[in-house]
Amino acid sequence: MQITPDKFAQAFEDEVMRSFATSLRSATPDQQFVALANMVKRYNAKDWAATKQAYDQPTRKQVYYFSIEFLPGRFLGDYLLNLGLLDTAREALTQLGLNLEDVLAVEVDPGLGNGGLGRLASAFMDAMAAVGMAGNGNGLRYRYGLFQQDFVNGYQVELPDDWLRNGYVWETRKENRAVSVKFGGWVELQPVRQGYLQARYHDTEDVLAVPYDVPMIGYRNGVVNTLRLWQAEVPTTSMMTGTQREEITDITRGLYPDDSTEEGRRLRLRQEYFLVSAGIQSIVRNYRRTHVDLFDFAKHVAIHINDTHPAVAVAELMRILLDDAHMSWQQAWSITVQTLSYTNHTLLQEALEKWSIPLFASLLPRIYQIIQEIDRRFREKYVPLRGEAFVNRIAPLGDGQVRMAYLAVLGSHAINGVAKLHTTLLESSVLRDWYQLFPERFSNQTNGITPRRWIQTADQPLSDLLDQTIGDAWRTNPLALRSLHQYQDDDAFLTALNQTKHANKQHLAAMIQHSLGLVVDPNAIFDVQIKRLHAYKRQLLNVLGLIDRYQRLKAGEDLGVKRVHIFGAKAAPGYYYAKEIIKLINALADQINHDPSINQQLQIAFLPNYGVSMAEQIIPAADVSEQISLAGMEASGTSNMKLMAAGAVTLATLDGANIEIRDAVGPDAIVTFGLTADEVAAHQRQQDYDARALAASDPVLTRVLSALVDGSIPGIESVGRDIYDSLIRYNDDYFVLADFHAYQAAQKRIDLLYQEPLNWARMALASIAESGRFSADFTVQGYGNQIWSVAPTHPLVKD
Ligand code: 26Q
Repeated sequence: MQITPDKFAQAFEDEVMRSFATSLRSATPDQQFVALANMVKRYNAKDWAATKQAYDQPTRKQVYYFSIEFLPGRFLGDYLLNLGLLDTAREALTQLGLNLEDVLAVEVDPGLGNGGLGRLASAFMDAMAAVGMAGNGNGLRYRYGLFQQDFVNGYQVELPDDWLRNGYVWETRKENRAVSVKFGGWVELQPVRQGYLQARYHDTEDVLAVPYDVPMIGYRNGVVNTLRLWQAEVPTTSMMTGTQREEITDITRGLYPDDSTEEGRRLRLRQEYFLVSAGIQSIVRNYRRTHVDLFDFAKHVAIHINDTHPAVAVAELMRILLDDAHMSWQQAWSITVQTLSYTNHTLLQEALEKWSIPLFASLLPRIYQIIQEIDRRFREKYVPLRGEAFVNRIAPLGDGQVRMAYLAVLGSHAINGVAKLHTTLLESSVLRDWYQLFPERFSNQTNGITPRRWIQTADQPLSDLLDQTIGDAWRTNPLALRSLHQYQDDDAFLTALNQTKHANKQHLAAMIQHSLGLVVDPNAIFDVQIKRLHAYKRQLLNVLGLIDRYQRLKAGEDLGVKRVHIFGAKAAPGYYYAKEIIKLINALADQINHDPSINQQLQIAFLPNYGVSMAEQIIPAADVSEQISLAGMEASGTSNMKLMAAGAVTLATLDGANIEIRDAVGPDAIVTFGLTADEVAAHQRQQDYDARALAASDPVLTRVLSALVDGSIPGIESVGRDIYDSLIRYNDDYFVLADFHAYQAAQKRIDLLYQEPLNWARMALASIAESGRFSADFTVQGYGNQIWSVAPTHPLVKD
């Protein structure tokens, strides 16, 4: 878009008048936001229409990314950036006496996901538009997103996320594209000709699926893809009464938090099938507009399953090919496998989705029949080759359950993990049998992030410094950040880099003061751990380190540096232990922050309601990135990549993508510590870890752990006891005590390194310079190459 700031300012004033019949001077911030959004929509409309038209070309292969979660963050800033209007808009608003950042902050942040998996789905949407892939998102339009978090007396409380309260400016309801999704009832198989049965469905409950489309604007390339979110509604012709109507609208009422126990799971399965059936029906309907039959479907359509949540796609596509398109089983199966692909995001055997057969069969009778037939044919083929025991272990049906991960693997031509270590462990543990069977289907696609949001939009000071130093090529190809290496001994640059970090820290300090009433010193180390609260992510290791540090400071030790430890984390509402950790962090924060003998050297800021928008404020201000999960537990992690790109020094265990970050920056620009995944596995195998003995023989650990139970931290009576017990009585499942000294030694190294500002800046430089390889643009190109067989129209070249 070419438009001068003057013209933009004029157009903005006009738009406010047209939309709200008010002058800019008397418009509310909300109205200012909507007016800007309307301008963006107008500027974008032609490109969106043209992209859709281009995708109607019958040979243009489409990718459909199915995900039960999307976490897009606010759009306006990134849309402006991608249209090439961000600087223009900023200047125009300044001319008008307004601050663009204030207007951007008005936008709601849709919390349609829990964490990494949902954010990854949105990063991929952004990246597919950037590289020019026909990438279409399919998700759910939850009426309520992930709960809003508040702290009351240090405990997490959850408030409903009524994100649609004021309407959502970016969506377009497409009622004419609605489809009908059928649940329940019973199936009649009618013989229509020799050896062929036609399925007829009776007494089904029909749900109307209405799509809402949101544009995904490519980075300065004219491409506009679509994120389609489905809403469940009562069919207009229905005579249903109150509770029946509610059962339907409940399907898209709310997002499931990630630990949900058995209760309420039936609704979860309804959500999963609703997403899949609506999405695939709509794909097929659209396909038929430009193709006479479905025989070449897999050549022109790739459907991706983001974790097992949409895995029922295997049976749904079969259902449509068999029952609607009347294909033979072999034809239908071959097309299904060629079309589908599946990403696994977890190594926890117990986290793989399974459904009880009675529940599944009553809710989805036809789908269950098809899975039975998939299972039968699988057994028929592989029992003779591999034996009964092997096949029983991995068949889609077993132990009275439908095993979604195994169904996904069997029904996909490609299966991938999300970091090198994760993929290796998948192949050798959770999916070992499948890897034996289909080694050629497996690949690694290391996760990525979008540097546009995390650097260009969120980190203005760094972006400006990069432009001045190496030019702006990095904005399109982040591998160009590598040219920063030539400044590693340039004291002027290193000093400037430290200054940008300092400016960002001042900004965050203001936010912390506003949110918590806590005054923090931007000269302190800002140590950041931001991610969902989970035992395996080991926020507790950070906390035990803080208790030790506090006790040393109290004893008069000089630790040489000031530190502020910043936390952001939501715990799933039913995850009791995680909520206890939250209380512990808040209680410790209370004590330390109010201790005048200490709080000049150590402070804790636990910011409530962490999410994408808050991450945009925290990440640019981070000095240290805490990536301290137990090795072998974190599939990849992605906040590690964002913090690296912002020049934070990574403090890490050798887990997930941390290993690839170390390989990228080199061992001198990262601080690693702790047990390796192999060592952890060996302890688990040999059952030789004794946390109680370890603690008893160690005076430091003994002192630190006593603080949990001796009343020295006020307000944690039962919480402190429970956490103590988890470590000592229940033998510390996540090896927190085993890694404690290594962690503290690593933090000590950081203290020393930070006291050499130019050396520190050199590590930050290495992080930024090597962060380009973790751009999601490369990740989706990897999927395009190795999984989807789609080429980008605006490819990004590696070297
Ligand atoms: C399951 C059953 C019932 C209800 C909810 C769920 C559920 C919901 C969300 C299970 C898992 C999730 C989310 C998982 C997730 O975010 N995994 C993360 O994915 C990232 C992207 O690949 C990785 O970087 C992280 O390592 C991984 O933890």
